[in-house]
Amino acid sequence: MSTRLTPILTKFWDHPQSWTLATYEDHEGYDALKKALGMSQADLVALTKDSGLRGRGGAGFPTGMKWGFLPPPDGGPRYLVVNADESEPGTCKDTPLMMAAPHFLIEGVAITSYAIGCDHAFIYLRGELVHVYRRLLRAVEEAYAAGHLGKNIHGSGFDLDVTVHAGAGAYICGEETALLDSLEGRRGQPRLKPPFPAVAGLYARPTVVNNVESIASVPPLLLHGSDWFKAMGTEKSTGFGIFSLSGHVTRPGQFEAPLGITLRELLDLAGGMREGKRLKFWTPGGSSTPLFTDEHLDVPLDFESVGAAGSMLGTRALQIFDETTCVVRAVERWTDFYKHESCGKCTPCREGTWWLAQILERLEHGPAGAASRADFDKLLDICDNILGRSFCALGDGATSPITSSLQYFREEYEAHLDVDGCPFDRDASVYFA
Ligand code: L3W
Ligand code: SF4
Repeated sequence: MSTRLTPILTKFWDHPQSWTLATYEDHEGYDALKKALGMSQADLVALTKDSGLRGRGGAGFPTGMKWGFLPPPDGGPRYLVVNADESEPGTCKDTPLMMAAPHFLIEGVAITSYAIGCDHAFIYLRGELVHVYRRLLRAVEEAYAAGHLGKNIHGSGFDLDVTVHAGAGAYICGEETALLDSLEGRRGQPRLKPPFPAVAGLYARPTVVNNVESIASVPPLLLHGSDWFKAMGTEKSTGFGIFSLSGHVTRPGQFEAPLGITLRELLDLAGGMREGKRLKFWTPGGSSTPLFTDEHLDVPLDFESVGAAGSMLGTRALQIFDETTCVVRAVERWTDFYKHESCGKCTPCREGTWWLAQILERLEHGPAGAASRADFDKLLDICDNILGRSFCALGDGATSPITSSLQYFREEYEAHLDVDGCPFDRDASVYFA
């Protein structure tokens, strides 16, 4: 078995009371906050920049640089907003982290708020996660009672309030500006950028929006230093991350490992493909990232290498599909998701995802003669009209599974025409040797 795991945020998830303050404090909990309160804000930002920590929510934007974008203090409020709206298909890292060890996040919120000069932070949680909401509320209460939050934290003169807010359950509210609109009480729809939230965010004030895992990584980074952090990962994708493996693997779950680990190594840790079947296709970072196939087993899972191989590291949501899966059906399911979650603000995405879903449905389910070869060009043409022409990344993401599956599995699409429906509903071995 590979020894490449780096249990840091996951190190005591198997403790029977892992989520309590007592357990966290037994594992160096809140030591980093005490250290931070003795440092200058500029040194904290510089350390985060030096570590190379990049956003763990999908885009990989440098975290320290984002903090550094805030304009100089003007006497008015500035905010930290944690994006806990984890909804990208296949992504399951922030939710188990908040359930198993919520104090990593709360300590990270306190340190980051101090570093950026914020006295009111918000955690915006995906609406459906009522159990996580309760757990976070309890953990925040514990942190207030122990003096880690509230007035004059550990005698430093630094005050911080933390509000946990549950949204109403919409994928688009994971887009940072839609999230801010939702937090302000409006319908969640993306705003025009620039201005970026760092300049005009929540209530039009300077705001840092960071993903849960990015903020939770701050306490260990501060405790152990940027050299320790940079010793993991690759030169440009430093540190560790939680990789979530789902689908046709023997032991699905979360695997915390250095960036740059490969799927081959992760599959080894997950017990291999289910029932010894063959890997067919997979997503490196959720369904918004172009599909990979068994040719990509040894691509290092870091931002640069995955990009060079034609996809994106995204949220490290590795959805694994074996040879028994119809790729057209999988793509149809994802496209239906994007159609449903499109916020409707811009035409290419609102109309385009609807048309894509219609075409994929007739390819996969008939009726007989409804689909034709012209549909393949139509799919690509509609994707071309969405990609780069939509208001936010949701539209671009919707095209990824379609264009990449047509690139790698065109003959499987064509087989659907040969039998007027899905070959996998019959004996697929007749069609695919
Ligand atoms: C100030 C500038 N700030 C950029 C900030 C910006 C944001 C961050 C990254 O999309 C991706 C998307 C999904 N001054 C700035 C600046 N910033 N330039 O940097 O910005 P950006 O636009 O590169 O990305 P994004 O809009 O944050 C995220 C992909 O991740 N994804 C993840 C999806 C995850 C969910 C979920 O689970 N809720 O939806 C998967 O692939 O497709 O491409 O903070 O403000 N000059
Ligand atoms: Fe809304 Fe889709 Fe346009 Fe984004 S791309 S603004 S989700 S309609």
